[in-house]
Amino acid sequence: MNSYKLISFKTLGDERGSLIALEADYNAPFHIQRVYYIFDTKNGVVRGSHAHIDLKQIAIAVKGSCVFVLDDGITKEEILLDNPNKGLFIEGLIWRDMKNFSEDCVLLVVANKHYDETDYIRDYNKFLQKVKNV
Ligand code: T46
Repeated sequence: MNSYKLISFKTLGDERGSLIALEADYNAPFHIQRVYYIFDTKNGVVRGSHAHIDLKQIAIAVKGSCVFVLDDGITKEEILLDNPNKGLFIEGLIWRDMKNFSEDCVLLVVANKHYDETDYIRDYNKFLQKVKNV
């Protein structure tokens, strides 16, 4: 399935501060196999510019903010991630660009598969062809 949606995570905590837990197959709707984080993104940089053939991920701006531009081959939507309780779940063939990183942005991503460069489509025309053929 090619889709995306925002997930609201419950913030736990007390007078000491806040905590959010991601649990596989519970508030994260897949079995987590990989975690990575993107930080120190330089001003004006656009990252991403690819789609995945078969990958489920949740991206969370655990600090700062950034904008995802999501494209299913027909429509484009911009989604602002600016709160650690907001997760962007992306599944399947969705072209993504990430832009407008705040200087302090730390973007945490959990994925259901190990890193595999053969799962990336980095050519936009190939992405469009693949979307049409699904
Ligand atoms: C995605 C968006 C949201 C690895 O070796 N292992 C990894 O798990 C990852 C994610 C990347 N890399 C290597 C591959 C490149 O040499 O790290 C380098 C930077 O990766 P990339 O240019 O793909 O980074 P972004 O920020 O453009 O995209 C990343 C993810 O790759 C991608 O899956 O959906 O964040």
